[in-house]
Amino acid sequence: MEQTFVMVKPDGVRKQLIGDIVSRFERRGYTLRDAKVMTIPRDLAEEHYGEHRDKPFFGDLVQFITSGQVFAMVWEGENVVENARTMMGPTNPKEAAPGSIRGDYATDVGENIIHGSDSPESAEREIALFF
Ligand code: DAT
Ligand code: MG
Repeated sequence: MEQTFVMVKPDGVRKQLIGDIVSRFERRGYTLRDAKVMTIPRDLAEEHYGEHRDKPFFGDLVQFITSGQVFAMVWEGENVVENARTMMGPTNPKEAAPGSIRGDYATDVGENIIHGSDSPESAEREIALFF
């Protein structure tokens, strides 16, 4: 069965959104296989976001994702990688529809509440990194 890596980012934890986000995935019928609260060390943040290493926002991204506790999860179910991305909404919350997680709670592309793997290959890589 397909699995994906989902993480409530420090802004989502600060806004007390862990329960809401877990509930959305449960109501959708997905199964939580693993989860933990953690503070991401700098080297893990740089590895996780390695594809963005050369982007101008990389420094701010690593600073932000290590700025507080996150809630890391493994969710399982049919087509969960793609459906989780749909539930999250687009990267830039300004483009995210109401009803999506980013559309409901985020305003800033740099602080957009939630991470979800963008492909089954990314999911496998990220689950191995975090769990
Ligand atoms: P996603 O998180 O939707 O997979 P991504 O992988 O392209 O998006 O980027 C990773 C994170 O980097 C994203 O959640 C927020 C940040 N980011 C992306 N594009 C950005 C930009 N143009 N300015 C600032 N931060 C950005
Ligand atoms: Mg991404």
